Amino acid sequence: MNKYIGRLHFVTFQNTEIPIEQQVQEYCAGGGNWVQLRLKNKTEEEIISIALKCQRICMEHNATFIINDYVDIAKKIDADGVHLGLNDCSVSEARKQLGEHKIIGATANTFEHIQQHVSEGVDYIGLGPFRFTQTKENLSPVLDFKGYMDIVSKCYTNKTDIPIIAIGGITTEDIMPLYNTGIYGIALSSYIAKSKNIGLTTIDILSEIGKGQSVN
Ligand code: TZP
Ligand code: MG
Repeated sequence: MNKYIGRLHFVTFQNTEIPIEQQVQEYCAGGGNWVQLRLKNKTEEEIISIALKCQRICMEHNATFIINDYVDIAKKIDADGVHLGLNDCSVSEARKQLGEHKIIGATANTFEHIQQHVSEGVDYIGLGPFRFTQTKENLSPVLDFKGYMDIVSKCYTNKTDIPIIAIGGITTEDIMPLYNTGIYGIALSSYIAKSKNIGLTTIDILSEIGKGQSVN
């Protein structure tokens, strides 16, 4: 099944005054079309309430709406899919619950993680962290450009054909060099959410990604 995977994933950010719904609204207004709702330390009720608001905004903008961590909530509100971290349930388990049509993304830090996820039918990989970031606790080892070059080239050599989304401390200047490693897209959280103007920042990043795609 051919599912559309976005090139710029916005991962919602909690450590800011700007409400999550507003972040999503401004990102979508700037042309962004892929939102991953990432909420830590909230009750199921709170997550569902925020998720429904973000889902409506995404629908209005034709943006894909993915829930981080919670397969059951993704299923309950009929989100477009789920993103699984290294400590969440397996891709196979999520696939059983969500079915073939939903999008399942999963985090990887090594080529072996990617192979495992691909064998279970993942739709895209979030590969990182690219750099140290305060956005996530318990970070896996930082990959830097060298890590991306090694892992992406192993994917090519082994004919492991899966969209790879780079994540972790990424800023606009990183986009072209990251594309040169062969990645498919990027995921950003704090750089977008903490920028002065989320909409304009999104426009800038999308333009940079347009240049990056021409090399990949
Ligand atoms: N997984 C690896 S790094 C990261 C996640 C969720 C955080 C990305 O956020 P930022 O602010 O773009 O570094
Ligand atoms: Mg997780």
